[in-house]
Amino acid sequence: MLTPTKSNDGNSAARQAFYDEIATQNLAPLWERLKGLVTPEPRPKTQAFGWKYAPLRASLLKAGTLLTTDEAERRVLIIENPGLVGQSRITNSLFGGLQLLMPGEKAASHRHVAGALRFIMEGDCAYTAVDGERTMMRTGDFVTTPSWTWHDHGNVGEDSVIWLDGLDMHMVNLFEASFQEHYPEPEFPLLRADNDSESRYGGALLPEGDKITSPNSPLLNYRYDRARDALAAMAKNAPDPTHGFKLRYVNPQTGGPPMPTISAAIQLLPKGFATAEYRSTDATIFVCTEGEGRTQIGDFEFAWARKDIFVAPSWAPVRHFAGPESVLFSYSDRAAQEHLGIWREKRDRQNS
Ligand code: GTQ
Repeated sequence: MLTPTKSNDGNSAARQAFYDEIATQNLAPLWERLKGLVTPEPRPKTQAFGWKYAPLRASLLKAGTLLTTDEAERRVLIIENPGLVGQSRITNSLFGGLQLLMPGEKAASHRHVAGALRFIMEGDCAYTAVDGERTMMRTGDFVTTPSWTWHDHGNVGEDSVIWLDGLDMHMVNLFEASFQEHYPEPEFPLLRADNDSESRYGGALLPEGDKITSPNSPLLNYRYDRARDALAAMAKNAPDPTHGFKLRYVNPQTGGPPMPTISAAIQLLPKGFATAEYRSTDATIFVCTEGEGRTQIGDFEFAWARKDIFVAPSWAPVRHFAGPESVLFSYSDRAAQEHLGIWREKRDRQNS
């Protein structure tokens, strides 16, 4: 009978020879790899990090002097996580980039399986058109570009417009399911009045006979003013110890996330407020829209002010400390994780 040899008995050379031998059959020993594959807790490659807006903006405007949107197709500086250098990722699953559209520029129509969100950083004079509907985007608006929808952008004003792009292409690429194509014309034809979806879905109303035809929100533009007014009214109540006052953007048809892969939220932190420690498995990208403060993410601390961007990795303990009353927009892959049934969160025990 063959008896397996125990470790440290001098047989490691025989095992290595065996591994080399089975590698030629495209086989590998799970027992050498199991601990790294199935970890007791998340081991993110994503690092906690933050980007001040002013230097980001300066570099983006410099890119504007070096190439046109036509040359670039999309003039975007990728915001790259220092733990994922060269991979075009702001977190392991999500893309983040700052896009610049200069006065008079248009970004031609295309579509792709990857879904996108836009969060407008500055400039109120650009539109985005999605499957034949245009919306003018204003600072702080959260705009969806769902999977496989035709989209083009245009700047019709005098100021440069900058927005944050958040895309799920790394999830699409994990599944090796990416397609993309250009529309034969620069612009997809307009099929509806401007802001049509906002009139139908923007006010806690649904059109009679409405049918759910897509897993994506039918609402194209979630206005900052509307969210901000809601936060201001909520802030007359007592804050949640973990989140301050936090609202999630939802698909008005389902109450679920606006896109199947990406969740987004906005939160108000009262003056001087410190949030209780919070962890969740969705690495999260934050953008400060008002106020200033700092955030502790594990051992990392980032002092933020308006338009600064920062990232909290999966399962890192997060605490926000507001100076004046402050507002944070955030997006993450929570929607995808919830659909897969794997999302977890953990509040500080005193607040659970
Ligand atoms: O607007 O379609 O930042 O396809 C990166 C890839 C934006 C877009 C990005 C894209 C887009």
